[in-house]
Amino acid sequence: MRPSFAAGAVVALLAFMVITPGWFLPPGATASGSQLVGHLGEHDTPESDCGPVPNDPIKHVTLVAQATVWEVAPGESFPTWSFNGVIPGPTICLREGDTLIVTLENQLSTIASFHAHGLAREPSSDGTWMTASYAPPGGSYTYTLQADATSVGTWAYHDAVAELDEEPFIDGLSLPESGEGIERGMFGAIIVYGEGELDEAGLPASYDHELVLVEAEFGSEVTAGPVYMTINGKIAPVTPHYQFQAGETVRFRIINVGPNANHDLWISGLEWRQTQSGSVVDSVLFGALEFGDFTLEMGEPLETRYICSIDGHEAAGMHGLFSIIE
Ligand SMILES: [Cu+2]
Repeated sequence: MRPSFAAGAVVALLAFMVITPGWFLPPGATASGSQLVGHLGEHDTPESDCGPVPNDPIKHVTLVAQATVWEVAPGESFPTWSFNGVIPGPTICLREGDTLIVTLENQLSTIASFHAHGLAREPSSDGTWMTASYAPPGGSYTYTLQADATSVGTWAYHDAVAELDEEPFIDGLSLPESGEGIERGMFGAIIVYGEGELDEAGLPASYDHELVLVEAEFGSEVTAGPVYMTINGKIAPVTPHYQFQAGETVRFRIINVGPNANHDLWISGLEWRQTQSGSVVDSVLFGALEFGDFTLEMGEPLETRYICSIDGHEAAGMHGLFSIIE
């Protein structure tokens, strides 16, 4: 009797798993394979991709430029270059007045650099070919930058010199084509908090959740296959599944690293409020290497999607799930 009971129990369990697949997934994963992001459980304090930002006015970051096989979706991967093995690279979180010291270790067979938008620096920390501020293959380079009053906001950093086999950027000159590092995945976000934007614990003072959302395209010259339009390095169905609670206030730090295409973001049933200007829009549109802060107020419970509505981008993976729960 016992074996048949056990077999019956297994069949029942399997049937149950098929009916309710989400119950057997690790925390944060969803049935579609996407990563659940945002409001995952009750919380008394604000949550942000930065976590608590230390008071220490000198922030040290080590970035390792490296060859990485990047999986944009299960079973779909291609060789890339990355900072620290992840695309996008680690988010750099600063306070106004901070000094950022970046040590770039270059494991690539090409030169590589750290070029930041929004931060003040001397030419020797610009990360461009013209200023020779790059790390040689197998070597390293140290950059020193300042977050001043004009730095408050959302920015990107990226390589600006790496090249493999492309034509020179300017005919007749052997200047590297400065976008190739971005094309292959060497980019990340910089957040600079102004006075009063963080609470005592170093968390966002005015938001329940604060998230970085990076849009980027990988062309077929990089993937040797399809064009991928990515959100935080992934294509649907494994783009982030954003989930928030009704009544929450959420700040999205949005970056389009391009390197070439415009991208927008559109969520059926929600409006975006530009954080600094207060202007309200139905969708957010950025050209390549444009950035911004947008605030969303979570209304009634809702199951919807976010998409980039630019022709062909949704089909190339640039969309995901968006939920508001009770
Ligand atoms: Cu797009």
